[in-house]
Amino acid sequence: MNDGKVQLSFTLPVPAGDEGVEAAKQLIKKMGMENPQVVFFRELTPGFTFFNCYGSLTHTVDYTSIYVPKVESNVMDMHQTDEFIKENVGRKLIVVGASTGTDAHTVGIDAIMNMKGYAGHYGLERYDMFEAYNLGSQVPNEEFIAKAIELKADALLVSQTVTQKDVHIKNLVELVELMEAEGLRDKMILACGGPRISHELAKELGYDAGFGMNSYADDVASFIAQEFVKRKNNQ
Ligand code: B12
Repeated sequence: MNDGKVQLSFTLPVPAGDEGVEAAKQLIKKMGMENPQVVFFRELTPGFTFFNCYGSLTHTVDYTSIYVPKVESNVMDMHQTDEFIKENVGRKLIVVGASTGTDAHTVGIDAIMNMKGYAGHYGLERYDMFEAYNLGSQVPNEEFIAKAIELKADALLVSQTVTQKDVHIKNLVELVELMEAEGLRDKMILACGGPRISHELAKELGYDAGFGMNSYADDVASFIAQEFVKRKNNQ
């Protein structure tokens, strides 16, 4: 409808009442919206009120000028990727993955690596041409690297879910630094993923690729296979 109408919900540390409603409206105006309306409010606990509001956004963006860096590979399905590796590499590619640092979330890395996969996309363990090792969660970077060396990994996959206080940035950067110190960084494909990871962020942090929400094993499997062959042909 192009009227800019936006729905907002938030809680303010104020009692329910006319002053609280006015505070909510003033906040919405400060967010760059006109005609603020509070359509529902209820005190959650003494001194804290939840608001449901509408406002009309006055800002616009130029959609045609938007550029989002993306992983540059053709996404293939599991059979196509297996065929591609058979034809162009001739051996299984070894992939080691983990949710690293203090991060206890395993569902993301499991979605990518486990045999049964996620949302109808089989994980890397199911592929004929990947030897996949999922180390689980809370894997210290040093341990991750030691395992990668022991298994002679071609690619490393890191999952990061918790982003509070930018803990994921510190942890992801530490891994790159440790790999550089060991002289390993150029020898292995390094990718990360998680709900708040973008390809742009991953590249900034020194990774070869980054995968965010709605990414599947097909995406990263295709990337690893094509990137491995590209590097092999450039040697
Ligand atoms: C389940 C869950 C837990 C479970 C985890 C169980 C387990 N075995 O994993 C438990 C209860 C243990 C847990 C604990 C905590 N959690 Co929690 N948790 C969640 C929850 C509800 C779902 C996460 C999930 O499983 N998503 C499903 C998977 C499939 O999605 P995904 O991870 O995004 O993965 C996809 C992509 O991102 C991508 N991907 C992910 N990794 C990788 C890696 C590669 C290489 C690639 C290619 C792709 C890829 O592919 C996947 C498939 O598409 C979320 C809230 C939510 N609804 O998202 C909170 C959430 C992630 N948790 C949160 C928090 C804060 C915590 C705790 C710190 C809470 C606490 N104070 O103790 C602790 C963590 C402690 C620690 N040391 O890490 C916050 C994180 C906030 C932030 N931005 O930092 C969230 C967002 C909840 C919230 N709204 O506050 N949690």
